[in-house]
Amino acid sequence: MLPYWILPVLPLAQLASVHATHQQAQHPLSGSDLPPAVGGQTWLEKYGPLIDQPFSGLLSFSHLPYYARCIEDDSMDLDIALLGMPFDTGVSYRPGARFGPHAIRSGSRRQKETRGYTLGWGINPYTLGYKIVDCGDVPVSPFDNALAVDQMEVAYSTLLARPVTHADDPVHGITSAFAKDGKEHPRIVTMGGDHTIVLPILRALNKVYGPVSVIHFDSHLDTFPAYPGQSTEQARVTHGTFFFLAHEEGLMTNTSVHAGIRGKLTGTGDLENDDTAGFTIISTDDIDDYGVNEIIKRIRERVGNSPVYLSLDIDVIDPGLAPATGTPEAGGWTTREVKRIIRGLAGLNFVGADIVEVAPAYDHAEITGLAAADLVHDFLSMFLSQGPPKQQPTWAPAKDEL
Ligand SMILES: *[C@@H]1O[C@H](CO)[C@@H](O)[C@H](O)[C@H]1NC(C)=O
Ligand SMILES: [Mn+2]
Repeated sequence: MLPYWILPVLPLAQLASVHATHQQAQHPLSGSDLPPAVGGQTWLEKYGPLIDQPFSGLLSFSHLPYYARCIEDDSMDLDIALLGMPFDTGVSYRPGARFGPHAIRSGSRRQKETRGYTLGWGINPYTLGYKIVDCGDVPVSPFDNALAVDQMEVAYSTLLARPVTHADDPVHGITSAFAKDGKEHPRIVTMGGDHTIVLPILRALNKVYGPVSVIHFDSHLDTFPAYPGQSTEQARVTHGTFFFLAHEEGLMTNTSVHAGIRGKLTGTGDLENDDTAGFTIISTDDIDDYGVNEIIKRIRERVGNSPVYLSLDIDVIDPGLAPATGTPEAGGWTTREVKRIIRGLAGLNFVGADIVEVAPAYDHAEITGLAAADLVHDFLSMFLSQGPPKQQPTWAPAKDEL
């Protein structure tokens, strides 16, 4: 092509011949001497409706409808919202989780409505008739943590107040049973962001449901009252302290549970603070000694019939299988083990869930982003299942096995 500044000095005759050459070119597909937009078939005529490849199209979680104005449009109804909270100025070690929502959406590109059925769940969450939308991200302040925490609470409360599409559905009966106003409320799956985001989420949930029990997958307790030497009120609001602050504010019941704990402590005082905040601990090692099924049983017994919030810090998974995170801890659970435990939690009274601490700058070959996206798919299946699915063998048992 000629640079644009040459055109004004070209003789008119030369311009005309450039045009003529273009007109005479044979279009290889249509056989016409005109370009297809003029005389041939359009894309729709020739190939039908545009169906994205896993690698094509604009980025939304699992190619779900993306509503950039979800938070503004208060006439909008929905059942489940995906919501990004790109906040990472509350971390104690590696920053970068502000890019987590993008990495999780990117990791979800091979998941979609036409490829969402799993053997483990026996359902496809995208084809059950519920309105599941990607509501984009809360545009949090990167400069003022108090402002950002308020923005996240307001955005979450705004979405929680939306009408539910399938209000009379039994799967949604769960939320009205606990809501102070007796109404159904949408459920939100939040993509972090560092773990601090759970404080504004629990504040928003508290206004609708009162205190909730928390199932917390993490290698760390996150119930420190404060980091040593960080004495200002603002400096207490971090990704390692938010559960203690939530306890102080009365946002949680006394029947919450950690799963996958192995991080180093300052001493046994940390355990006392943890107990005060209403948690009991399932350690990483418990999976070897008691197994997946016993862990599922203990979690279910602990939270019972309370309204339940699930928070999953990706650092619960071994750093070999999820390296891209803020505070990695060696010797963790496998992605498969975490998925098995989550599958055993269906049927509890979930009012919301999140996945946090995905910091893609430390990722390799999208290992962490893919794992996180897969876990979000599991959360959707967990929300929309009535109870633990029966595990059917995927092979025909041999005669001597029967
Ligand atoms: C939670 O608090 C209630 C009421 O104070 C108490 O009866 C119950 O034993 C507590 N449960 C646990 C697990 O600490
Ligand atoms: Mn955490």
